[in-house]
Amino acid sequence: MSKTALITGVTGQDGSYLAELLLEKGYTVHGLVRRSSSFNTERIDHIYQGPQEPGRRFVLHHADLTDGVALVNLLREIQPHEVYNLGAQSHVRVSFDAPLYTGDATGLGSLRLLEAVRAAGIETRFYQASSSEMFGATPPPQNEATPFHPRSPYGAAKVYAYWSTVNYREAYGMYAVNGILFNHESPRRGETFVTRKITRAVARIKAGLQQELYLGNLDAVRDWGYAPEYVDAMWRMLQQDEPTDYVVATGVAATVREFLETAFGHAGLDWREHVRYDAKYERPSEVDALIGDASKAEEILGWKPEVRVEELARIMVDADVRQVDAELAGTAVRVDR
Ligand code: NDP
Ligand code: GDR
Repeated sequence: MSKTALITGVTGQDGSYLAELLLEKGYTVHGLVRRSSSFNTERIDHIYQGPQEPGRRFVLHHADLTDGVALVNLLREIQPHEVYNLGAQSHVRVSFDAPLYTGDATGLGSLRLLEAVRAAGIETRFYQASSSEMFGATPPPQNEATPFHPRSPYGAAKVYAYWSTVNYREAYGMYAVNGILFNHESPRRGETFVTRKITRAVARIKAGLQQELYLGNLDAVRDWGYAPEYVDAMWRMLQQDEPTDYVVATGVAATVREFLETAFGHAGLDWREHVRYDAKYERPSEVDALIGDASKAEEILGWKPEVRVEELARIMVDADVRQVDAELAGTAVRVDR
């Protein structure tokens, strides 16, 4: 019998890659989409299947992580074998502007979904999208035993969701795991995260559409990996005999400045001629350095990253150059694949 999965956050970067991966593996995939006044399904339009399509295996439902009753009803209806909770207000800077909403959607939202599994009375495996932001001020390298010290409302909400997931595993024997993923990027990354903001600007500067790029702290150190590889690690976590938590990272560090160097350099540009500082992009409290140690994931899941930060920057610049070229040519297609 083929498996059924529910993905919250299916319209996001990771949700779109995970939906593709599960469909390739023969799953029926249900995605939770929140109501929006404009289209918010751009990343999954290419795999959309209408209600009339025979044998349809990709089904979207309107709901929201802030609506617990809707979550219970959805789980009761779908009876998924696996639940991937990727939905969140995921922007760290924005979480300082909207701390309560972030706590509600990103923190309590996970607890609502866990409790909805219980209330629906179903047996399922649960994946929680935990984050390296939980380590915050604790210096690298970080692994599963590293203490948390979040530095933002987002980080604090993710710590709450992390411990709720552990608690449901311990209290109710649920197969519930945390994937503690370090930053991962792709051509589908949201345009306001720093890597994509940079690669999109590179493409636009190269095409003569803009001259300057305003950024905040260039000294931050991150461990940037490639999103399609990271969703594979999520799936592997739910296929084990025993549920446990895993760090997923490349172990390779780079500063925002180094990412700029590679991305602009790949397009034959000098970032110093274009990048300007704006304090607006600084955070009230910053996470200085995140570098992960993913040896547990390698040992138990057999998971190993292939793409490192420099190749990642090149992949993203090339995709954004194609995207801008298509926009200029008036071709209304996404060219991120
Ligand atoms: P995105 O921001 O690209 O996607 C977030 C998704 O959550 C979108 O589908 C969004 O919907 C949805 N969402 C937001 N609020 C709600 C809500 N109230 N109810 C239901 N859905 C909601 O994030 P990523 O794909 O990059 O990340 C996926 C998950 O992994 C997130 O939980 C993130 O915090 C976490 N994470 C990400 C890392 C990364 O580097 N990318 C690293 C570690 C953890 P809409 O499209 O309508 O906005
Ligand atoms: P992060 O990613 O906060 O690590 O969270 P982001 O790309 O937003 O910032 C990375 C670093 O770059 C610095 N920075 C800027 N950031 C943004 N967004 N815009 C700027 O103009 C800018 N200038 C400098 C930031 O200060 C920061 O140090 C991401 C999200 O995907 C989270 O959901 C996820 O949990 C973590 O990664 C792991």
